[in-house]
Amino acid sequence: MGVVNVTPDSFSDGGLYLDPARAVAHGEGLAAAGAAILDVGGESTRPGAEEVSLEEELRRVRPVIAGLAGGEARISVDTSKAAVAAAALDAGAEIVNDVTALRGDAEMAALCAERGATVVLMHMLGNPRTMQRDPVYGDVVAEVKAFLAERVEAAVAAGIAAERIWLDPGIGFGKTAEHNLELLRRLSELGELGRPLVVGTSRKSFIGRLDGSDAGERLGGTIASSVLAAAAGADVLRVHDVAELDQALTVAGAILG
Ligand code: PMM
Repeated sequence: MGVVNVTPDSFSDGGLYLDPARAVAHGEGLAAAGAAILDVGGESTRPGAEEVSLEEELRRVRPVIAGLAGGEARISVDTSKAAVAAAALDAGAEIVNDVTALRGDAEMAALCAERGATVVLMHMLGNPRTMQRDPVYGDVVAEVKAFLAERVEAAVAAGIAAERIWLDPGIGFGKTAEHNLELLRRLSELGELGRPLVVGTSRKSFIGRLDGSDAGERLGGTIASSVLAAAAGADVLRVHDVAELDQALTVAGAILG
């Protein structure tokens, strides 16, 4: 899953693809580099980020999804607003990537059920404005797993087919670096939920916590964590650097057989 952020303030690529034509060209490049899915987002979820209005989010993502739809890659929309998801599905998206796991907008679950969308349910402690203020868990893996199990139940109760639900531990969303490492170390426990797993480590700050690198200098850490996540059962890797990860996965897969 290649990241297409149409935002001024995302932590590693904010402002690069605000122009729709540039965002579409970027997405096409990621698809050509091997992305099977393009995740288009118009609201940054970085720690402390401000909320974006519905009108602005629609203005950012709709033309980009329309421009990318019908290409090689499937389109997902990274949003927690039902109206944005609806417009994205109308424009050709098939997957709704909701970092609030259907808790952010009361209309979202029904919309996804009605439209037959595939849904990514992600774990987050708190919200983007508060999530990095001293997150505390007893057993982070057990708590994330219980949360995801509960959100699957809620989604199914709302009419979303279980086979259309993907799960994501939410690396960096209300977690310390050690919490993120523990989740990656024990990822196979989340696989016991029986749904495809999405993992997004790309350029995230836990990598910088280990070696002092800035967001633009975290390709090695992104590849190491993504390849190990794949080996532990992750089905979808959400990354900015698709070509490099694709090569890493090809080599790792050839060695592992
Ligand atoms: N991370 C970000 C945004 N959306 N969605 C899912 N499902 N999983 C993630 O880990 C995730 C996400 C933040 O990264 P960005 O600002 O580089 O897009």
